[in-house]
Amino acid sequence: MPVTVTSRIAGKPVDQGEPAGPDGWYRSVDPADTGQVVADVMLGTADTYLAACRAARDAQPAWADVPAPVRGRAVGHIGRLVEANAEALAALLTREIGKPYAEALGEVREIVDTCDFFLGEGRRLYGQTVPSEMPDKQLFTFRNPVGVVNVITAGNFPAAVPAWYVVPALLAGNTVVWKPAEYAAATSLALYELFVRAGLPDGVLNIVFADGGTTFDGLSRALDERLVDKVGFTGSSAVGARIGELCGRHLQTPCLELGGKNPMVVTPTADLDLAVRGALFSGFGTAGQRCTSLGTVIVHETRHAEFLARFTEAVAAAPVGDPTAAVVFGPLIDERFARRFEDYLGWIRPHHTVSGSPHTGRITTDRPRPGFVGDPTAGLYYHPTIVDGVRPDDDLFRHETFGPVVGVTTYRDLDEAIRLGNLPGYGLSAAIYTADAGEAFAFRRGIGAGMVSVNNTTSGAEAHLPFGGNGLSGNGSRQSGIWVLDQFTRWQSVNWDHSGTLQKAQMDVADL
Ligand code: UN1
Repeated sequence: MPVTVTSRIAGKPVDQGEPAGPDGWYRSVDPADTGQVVADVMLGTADTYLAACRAARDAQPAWADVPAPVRGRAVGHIGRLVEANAEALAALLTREIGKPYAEALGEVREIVDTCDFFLGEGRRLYGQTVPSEMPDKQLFTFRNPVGVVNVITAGNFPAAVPAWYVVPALLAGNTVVWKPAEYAAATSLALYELFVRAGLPDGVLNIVFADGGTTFDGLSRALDERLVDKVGFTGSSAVGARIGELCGRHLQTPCLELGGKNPMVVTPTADLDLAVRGALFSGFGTAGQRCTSLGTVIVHETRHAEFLARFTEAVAAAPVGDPTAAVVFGPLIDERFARRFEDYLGWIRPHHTVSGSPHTGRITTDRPRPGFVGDPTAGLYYHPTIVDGVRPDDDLFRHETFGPVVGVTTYRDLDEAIRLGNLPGYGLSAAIYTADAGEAFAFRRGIGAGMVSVNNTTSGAEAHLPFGGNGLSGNGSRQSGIWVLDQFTRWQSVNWDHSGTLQKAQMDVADL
């Protein structure tokens, strides 16, 4: 039975009497069987967006007055509710975006981890005491909430990634307007309801479903009216750049978590078994639809043939299909992703050697919509594809594909590997497989990625380490752990003079 999904403002559903815009409805379908409707989503207008921002603005002062440890307790409560409903939420997530159930459960677990972390942070929202250069003067710092936070998230991590923003934003005393991806609408609304059931006052968390154009319009007007103080966005680099421009006009710095073309370097001393397993998981897990998914394997020329043979074998043996079963990956998220990915497959060139399953050794340019299970035209399934021989000027080398394709190229010395890894201009996640500690550290220093793995995969970051990228992957903002609090609070410094005289900084005390 499809559910009907509508926006929620100040705790109330936005009903159909509201203006719903020209493209009033979006149909979220099961990508494993596109004939199955998961949700009918009523899309809001820019006015809906604005109304949500106003509700958040109105609710913010009272929420900021709630003592931080009490806000922490609310966050802890959210974690317990999500944990108690983990299976149901994961099953819905699997049905709506085709993420294999085990991964979906892991994603829900990540919300619980985030809540566990920030529960304690409510008692640790520390400021500092700072020594003054003058007598009888005290200096302090306080963290203040920024105010109203707009969270705009993608559909590949429709539960964990929104929680990375919403949980610390709420903990820090902000109120939130969340605009999830419409193709993950049912999952997003289910998560929203768990958040609210934990006892958040009306208006503290609002959810708006809207298409991209409406979101820009709504956000732009909300910024004009000073109803938004911080934007957190996870999605493509192109959209991130537009959001950055919009926020920049209002002198705001958004928190941007964008794409990646994440390299994995396989060195002469690499454990190849481990490297192959790592490449399989990060290249094809989630059908390659993580911002941290592996883009290109950069393998030392002496190990290239062996690596490629083993990688191809592992990929051919990997179970792909029905996401409710134990598979490495299922369908792509949504029609839009599938169409785009098909376009990107057009980047395969005659100088490439294609392998994987099941079209080893040939380039299929006229492929039909390939299905692995059921009716091939019904599910958004794609073959895992390895493209050997990618070159620095290939599109496939330079651009994110957000699908199950991994490039392979070779290098001669570490400097070249680092140069190749940095070349696409992204800087999210990078991995090196090596038994040489010096080499691992040299890689860490040279690679421009915000996150580096040694003998582990590019994807699968833990919930309490700083997460984020540089270059095309973001503007240097970091999420997760205590570091994200710098996104959702502003430092206020206080000086308190109890000397009874006018003491002036930078001037000799004797001048007074
Ligand atoms: C994303 O793809 O947007 O590190 C986030 C990882 C996950 C998060 C990915 N924990 O792959």
